[in-house]
Amino acid sequence: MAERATVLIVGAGPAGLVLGNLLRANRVDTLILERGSRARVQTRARAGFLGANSARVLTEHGLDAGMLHNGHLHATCAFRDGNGQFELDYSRLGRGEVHTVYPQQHLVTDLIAEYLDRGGRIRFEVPVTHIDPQTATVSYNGGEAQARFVVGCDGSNGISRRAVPAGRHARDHGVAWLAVLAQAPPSMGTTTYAMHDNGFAGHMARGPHVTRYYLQVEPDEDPAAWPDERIWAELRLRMRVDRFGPLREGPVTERRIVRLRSDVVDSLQHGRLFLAGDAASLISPSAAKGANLAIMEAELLAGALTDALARDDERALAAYSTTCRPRIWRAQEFSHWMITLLHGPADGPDAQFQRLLRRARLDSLRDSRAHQDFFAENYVGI
Ligand code: RFL
Repeated sequence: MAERATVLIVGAGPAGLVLGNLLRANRVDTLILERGSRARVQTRARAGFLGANSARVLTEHGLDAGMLHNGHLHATCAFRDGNGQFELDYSRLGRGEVHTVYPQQHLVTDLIAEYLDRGGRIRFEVPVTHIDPQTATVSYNGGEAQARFVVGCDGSNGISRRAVPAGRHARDHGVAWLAVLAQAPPSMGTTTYAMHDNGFAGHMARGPHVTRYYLQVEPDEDPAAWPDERIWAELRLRMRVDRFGPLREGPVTERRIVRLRSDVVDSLQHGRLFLAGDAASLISPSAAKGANLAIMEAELLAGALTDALARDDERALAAYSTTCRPRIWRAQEFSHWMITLLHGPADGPDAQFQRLLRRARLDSLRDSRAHQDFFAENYVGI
């Protein structure tokens, strides 16, 4: 006997959990199937910067208690290179929007608790192995579940996107970051992007005692080749501590290679299967957009599914893919803009030319209010 639900959600990341919570608020019967254990998903450190729209969604739908209590507002970023440093206060630029820094694993923990409170059903350690988009049936561990609609929120390597035959647009940007989490307070009051001949280095707050750093490395680099001392030495060099002040160092608790890649599925619907979050579009973390897109799509889809189920009105559902696509591509475009601002070839015939172009773009960002407004609007919004 197949287990039944009105909406089946595959994956308990930000996309699946925001969707589940919003549907439960509208009294839709939902079942989330998650491959990992509850402990694993609640400790999976990834994003930290929530844009203004994500904070609005969480607030409007009563999901913001943890974020309000433990998150903090963040409105400045700095760019530094051999010529100096400048800082942008984006609360005074563009639409005046700011980020909320709240680590993704804390948000996921809050969302699971709230979803269960709202009477939602969730099953952990249940990897979905097959989805039939026509009958809205999913298979797992020899069992089956069936629903009116299935939503694939299982990330870019999940099974859902493989059940959608639409075209895909994929790009490997040829750049990789060593993503580091350090048990140490932030070294600066700003998010800092440092350009150096050795490659890019980034600094992003995650909380009073945890900081994320990025170091551009070769795509095939082994994280084990980066013991703590090597990471801090390279960060000191690329962040130019001799000029701008020391880093607040501490033990490195996570190091992993993140390849900067994009992979967008052309259609977010096939039959009764819908895609949201990284399952719909993978975006490089260069502009901190992935979790924000996931939350935006979850809100749109929750409204569209509720219209279809409660009012028999499928117009928003039919338009879901075309509504999301331009926003996904705007985010991809800005993320690509950031990648080309922060990285260039280390050598080769074009390296010096590209370095000078990046220098000119940085000068413009430092001096032009119009350029700063463009940056701020795209950096915090979608
Ligand atoms: P997730 O979070 O990957 O969740 C997918 C869930 O699906 C489960 N799953 C399955 N479950 C059942 N059956 C299967 N067959 C399954 N296959 C997979 C997985 O176990 C998992 O629990 O996807 P979602 O919900 O779409 O959320 C996307 C975000 O996680 C992602 O876009 C962001 O983390 C990207 N990102 C950032 N985004 C931001 O908006 N702001 C940031 O500051 C930011 N920083 C980052 C980031 C991503 C990073 N990495 C690691 C790529 C920093 C980093 C380093």
